[in-house]
Order: sequence, then C-alpha cells, then structure tokens
Amino acid sequence: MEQSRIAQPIGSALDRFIKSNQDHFAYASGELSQLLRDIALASKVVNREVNKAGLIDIMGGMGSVNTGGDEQQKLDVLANIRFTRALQKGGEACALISEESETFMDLNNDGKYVIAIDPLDGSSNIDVNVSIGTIFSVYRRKSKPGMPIQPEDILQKGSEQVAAGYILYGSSTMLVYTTGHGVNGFTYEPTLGEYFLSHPDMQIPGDGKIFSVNEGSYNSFPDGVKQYVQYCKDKNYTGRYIGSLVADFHRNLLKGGIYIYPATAKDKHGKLRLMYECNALAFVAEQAGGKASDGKQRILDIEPKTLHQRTPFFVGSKNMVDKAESF
Ligand code: P6P
Repeated sequence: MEQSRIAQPIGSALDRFIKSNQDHFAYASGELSQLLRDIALASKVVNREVNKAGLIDIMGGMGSVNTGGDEQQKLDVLANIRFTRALQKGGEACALISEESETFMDLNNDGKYVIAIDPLDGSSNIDVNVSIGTIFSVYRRKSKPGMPIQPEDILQKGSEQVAAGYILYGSSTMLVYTTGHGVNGFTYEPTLGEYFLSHPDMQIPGDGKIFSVNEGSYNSFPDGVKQYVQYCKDKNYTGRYIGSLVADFHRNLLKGGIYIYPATAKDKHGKLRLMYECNALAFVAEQAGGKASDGKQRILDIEPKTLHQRTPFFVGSKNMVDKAESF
C-alpha cells in the first residue's frame, strides 16, 4: 500500500509540520507529536553545547567509560542528561534505553512510549570538530500504562518502531525523522531556535557510487566484504568514510551510497548497536526507499536479545546493499 506521502511547503516550522501530520499517525497522535517536540527541544540544547565545545572546558574525556567500553566524552554525558531530562519532563516516555547507561531507565510510568537513543554518536570526533549525531527510535510500550515496565516493552524488533530519526550536528544542524510515512529533513535556524522543513519527502537514490567502510580493518573483514570492497574499487566508486555514522549515513541518503560496518577481528558481531543505532537508521533508510541488513537478514527483523547487542550493518542504496549481500 503506497503510504500517503506528507506534502508540506518547504520552510514549514517543525512544530507546525508535526501538528499538521499527526493524524497520519494511527493512534495517540498528540502524544507522539509531544514526544518528537521533546526530542527536538533536547537537540537544540545539545546543539548549543556542541557548537561551543571548543570554548568551554567540556572537551576531552571524563575518564569514565560507557557500556561499550568507549571512553565517555563530557558532551556524551551532557547529551544523555539533556535527552533524559527532556523526555522525563515531556511525560510521554515510560522508559529510555541509552548507549550511556547499562540498564534502561524508568521515566514516566503512565507514558506509552519507549525510546532508544544514542545521545551523541561519534563522540570521539568531538575534539577534532568533526560532525556528530544523535540517533533515536520510538516504540509503543506493550504493557499497560501505569504497570511496571516489562522486558517485552524494552526488547522490541526494529519493525515495531513507530518513529525514528537522527540529528546531525554538522556544518548546519539537521533533524531527519520518519513516522512510517516517508522521511523529512529539517534544518535548524539557531537565531530563531526553530527547525524548518528543508528536505521534504527524502528518497535515497536506488544506486550510488560512494562506499563508506573503515578499510583499516580490511584484513579481518569476512571474505564477501573484501570482495565487495574490491568490486567498488574496480568500478571506481568513491571511498568516503568520516568515522561518524550519522554523517556518513546522511551523505549517502542524499547522494546514494552504502555504509558498511562488518564483523571484524576486534568486533566479532560488528561494532554498531542494534537498539539505538542500526534500527533507527534502518527504518529511515527503508522509508526513503533504501535497504538495511546485517549482510543476510533485514535489520528490522532481528529479534533483540540484549539491550546493547551489536550487529554487522549494511545500509544505503537498495541496489548497493543487494550487491553487497550477493557477495
Ligand atoms: P571505526 C563512532 O564511534 C561510531 O560508532 C560510528 O559513528 C562510526 O561510523 C564508527 O563508530 C567508526 O568506527 O572502528 O571505523 O573507528
């Protein structure tokens, strides 16, 4: 069934866009709108801190590490606090899964939504002023509001997402999200403190000539990945790897391309996390006409077993992911 694409004039403010499209949302539309506003609000605060990271003594690590063993940068922790606080205050989320915390957080017991978030992905790039991003997924809780959170609320397949997206803190700051009716991109105007629709109904090109992979790990790639990388070189494709997933994903979404983080010697199941990195970007990619798999199966069909589980990740132009899978 062709989903009704959302038609809105370029320049519409995010708030108006959310409100005028909330009836697209099958149920509880007002609550999802509030949730998206809460996420957008937190992103504005994080954006302000990211943009002046060089000025305030929040650069560099805090000496602590997160669940993945990555050294926590101060902005990671700040971003996690900002998104947690905005979601707590907003009242719509009952639980939060975050890269920055071992277990899920209880937020508002009668909230109907579960959020999975990577508050600041690519944070090792903060100190070198490379674009970084926030990645988020929204699920409806399975258990009754007011009851304690159940495991089935937390470990849901990506295909259960009701919304997902990312914020890219780049040369301009953009919010890109989907509620299952296509993908729309908003650019932040800091002097007005508002996001405006700049990329309506985003569609990723079916094919592309850009491949994004860290070839430093080439020797430990599975053979099929080695063969596909060689295929890209034989076709004279362009190699573009920023080392910041959201930035690489966004460029490929606009221009066509494939991002691959395969299993390596260091990360036997890939480095990226299913619940708060891959599921969200897989939902956006599919809604934009692209594809996302672990090399064999659709990312959105993977049954999560643990909060922080990793998965190999192939995402981008459909024909390129198909080709990579064929190897
Ligand atoms: P590597 C950043 O740490 C991140 O999670 C993604 O943003 C990025 O694409 C990837 O890891 C980079 O990992 O092993 O290539 O440095």
